[in-house]
Amino acid sequence: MKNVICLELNHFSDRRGSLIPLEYPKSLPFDIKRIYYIYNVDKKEERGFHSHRNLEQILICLGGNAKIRVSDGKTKEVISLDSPNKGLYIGPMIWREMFDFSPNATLLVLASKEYDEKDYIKDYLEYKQEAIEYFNRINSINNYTKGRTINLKLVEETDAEFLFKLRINKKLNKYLSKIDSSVEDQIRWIKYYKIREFNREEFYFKVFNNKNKEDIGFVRLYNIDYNKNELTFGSFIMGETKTKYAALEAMVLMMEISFKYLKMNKVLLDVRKDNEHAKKFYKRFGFTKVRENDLDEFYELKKEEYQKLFIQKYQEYIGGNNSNGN
Ligand code: T46
Repeated sequence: MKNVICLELNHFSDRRGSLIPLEYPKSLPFDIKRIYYIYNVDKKEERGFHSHRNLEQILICLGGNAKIRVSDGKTKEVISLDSPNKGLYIGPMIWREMFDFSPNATLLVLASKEYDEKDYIKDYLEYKQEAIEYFNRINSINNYTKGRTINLKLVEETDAEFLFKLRINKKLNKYLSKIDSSVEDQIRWIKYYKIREFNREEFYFKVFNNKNKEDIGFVRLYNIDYNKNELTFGSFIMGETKTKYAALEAMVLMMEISFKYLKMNKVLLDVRKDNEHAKKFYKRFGFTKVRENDLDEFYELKKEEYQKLFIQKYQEYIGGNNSNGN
């Protein structure tokens, strides 16, 4: 379910017992503004029955256990919090109900914002209407993910193995930063990435062949600045399964998402100075070099320039099902 993630909190355990540190940004996706805890709850009591419009929270049952029923207005899920190393991240626009508290249960809640009565939606019908609009708006990104021979799909934890395989391939990762050391670390990285995705801070896509469904590679939009209306394109990696125009198609789709879905005015990218192949590709695509330092060259593409290029030469790389007219 979007906006809900079960987190496995890293613990340090030895013969003396266990310790879990929670620290932003190392192991927490937001800076804590408020902490509260719920305890002394009778087994028959149920709490919550509301959603928040903007608040993000992490629920941890420090002692005992409790169950949390979450809903996005369409589907429901029950999560059992029965260990202090389990955290439940609940983002905006999720209906929550807490129930089945054990006698000694203490539910700790870390919140991203101060208490604000106006952020609550307590009427379920009102919630449902707002939630459907909210999630439809988020899901409309799927109108921009179909190319001619490839499609894009937002990364999921199940992609960790393929991501790991590509990122440790010496031939392919020459110009990318080194990654964490195991598939498990990648799963963890993706979990925290999903929270950034829910908050529209970053979008990481898997590229796959839309005929035989074979996985091809990955591509990412990050540093999304909604004040300046600019973002950075990068983490571009493609394996041997790529189709003839996979890179170009993925590039066009990423620009469609940047300029049409996210309504950016500028896309930035940086490339290693000795990566001649990539520099040539980005220049031919329409990017202009704006500056350089000892290691990298920095490029940008403005919306107006892209719009012209799209009409002149890129429309044909978009798949038939895309409904991304401006
Ligand atoms: C949530 C779930 C998981 C405050 O004055 N400040 C606070 O920070 C909070 C959280 C509550 N209150 C007052 C408001 C109510 O008069 O405490 C009273 C009990 O709160 P409420 O009925 O909202 O409690 P729950 O258990 O139904 O819900 C709480 C949180 O309010 C909510 O944000 O997500 O826990």
